[in-house]
Amino acid sequence: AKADIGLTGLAVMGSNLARNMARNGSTVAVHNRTTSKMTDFLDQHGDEGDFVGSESLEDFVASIEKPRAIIVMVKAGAATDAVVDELTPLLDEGDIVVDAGNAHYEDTLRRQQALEEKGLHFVGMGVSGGEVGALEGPSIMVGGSDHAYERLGPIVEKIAAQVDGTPCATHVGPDGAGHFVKMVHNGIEYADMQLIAEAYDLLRSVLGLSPAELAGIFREWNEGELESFLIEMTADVLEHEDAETGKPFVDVVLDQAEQKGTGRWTVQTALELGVPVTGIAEATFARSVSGHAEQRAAAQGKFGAAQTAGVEVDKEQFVSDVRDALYAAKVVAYAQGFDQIVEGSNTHDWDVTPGDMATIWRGGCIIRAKFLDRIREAYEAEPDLTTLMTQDFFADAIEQGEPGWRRVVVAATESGVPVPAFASSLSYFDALRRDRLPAALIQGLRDNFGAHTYQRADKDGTFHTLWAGDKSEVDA
Ligand code: NBP
Repeated sequence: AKADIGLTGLAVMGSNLARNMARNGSTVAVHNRTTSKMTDFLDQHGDEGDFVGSESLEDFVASIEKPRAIIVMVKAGAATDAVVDELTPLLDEGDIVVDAGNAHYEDTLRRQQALEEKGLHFVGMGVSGGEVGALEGPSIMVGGSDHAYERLGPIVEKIAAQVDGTPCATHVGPDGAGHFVKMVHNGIEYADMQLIAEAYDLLRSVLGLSPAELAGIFREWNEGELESFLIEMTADVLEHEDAETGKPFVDVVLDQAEQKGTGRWTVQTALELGVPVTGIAEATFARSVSGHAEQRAAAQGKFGAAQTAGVEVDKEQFVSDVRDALYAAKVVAYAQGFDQIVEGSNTHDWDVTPGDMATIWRGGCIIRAKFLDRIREAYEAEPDLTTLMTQDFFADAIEQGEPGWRRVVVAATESGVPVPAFASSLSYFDALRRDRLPAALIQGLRDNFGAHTYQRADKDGTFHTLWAGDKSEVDA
């Protein structure tokens, strides 16, 4: 009998995905460029399900049921192109190549077009949840044709995480849609982590609490509306002690956050689409700031830490304020991320259903949280929602959190604790609700130096003022 599906690229992610599919009843053809990895895989995991191992790509392709579905799980970039180029001459019309790596969605658009011209289907499949997720149930975002999803859907829906009986996998839309929403998911993850980090820094700096005491606070928060995988993990990390020194783990780790690039892609794409994702952008820049060791050393040498009188706060009130700020700012960051998904979908005609993303992110992925159920409900009630922030549930959360959120940003400023994400999300909220913005002045300046013209609030038309002349207004 032929294999139900093939997978090439048996590093950690590919191996775990192949095992997950086999454990869920699929016969999986497996292949790896370096053959010993394939034979090692079969030695270690061959008894977990039905596998068909092949040394050559030709035998691998021949071992899969038509129309073939072949998952490519190799290093993103040139390696993916190399594997796709080697595979395509071996395939038949209607076969499906699935890139499950972390590809940029524009690469996926390009690859999809190239394969479509050959009568083949290309799927960009975002897989979230890391190594453990790949084995035990990830969140899976599939971008590709209906034909491809009919073939692939039943398999990926089985291996995905399940929440309330619903699989955390869906057909997001055509071509690049899956990798696009996976990218935004990662961007939201950046924002979420930055907000948590700011909350930690504030509580520790202003209240002088120890990491172990802070772990307790995060555990408590995890019992309420902030309940999420990241908050739970925060408590674990804060509680952890370094075996070598006995110090809190967070105090021995170098304070320079690294990045693999998906946050940067999200921000770059948002700039191109014109979507203000201030939370994700601040989070990405904050990692960048942390890595600028020379500038940090120069500023520390010149100014030292901020000299502040310190702020007087009531401990219980402050903890509650920081919790409110975290929740409100998180609503803003998610609202912005969902705006980006809607805008990307409109631009590329993907017809993405935003509520479906909230549904499949409830399990398997890094940002899984109770909160996502509320987002799912919000889009269910109002599919064309303009912004999550004004939907009843989230509007209440923001209104209730607002006083604490403002106090926290004030306290942070007074005590010299950087809170780029807390502060910028508050500014974003204030900007949206303001009846007049100083953008009017910007328009005046642009018209003055560059005759860029402007529109008026009180009548239709496009105008220009003769700034260097008699300052009369003319139709432009
Ligand atoms: P790697 O990204 O380390 O890739 C290793 C695999 O790529 C090996 O199977 C290797 O074959 C193969 N490969 C390379 Br490199 N160049 C090749 C080429 N020219 N032709 C054929 N095969 C080639 O593996 P990973 O960490 O398992 O990640 C796989 C994908 O999943 C990546 O795109 C990653 O971004 C994505 N991802 C990773 C995570 C995670 O948590 N790690 C999460 C979500 C997504 P070899 O054995 O012959 O060298």
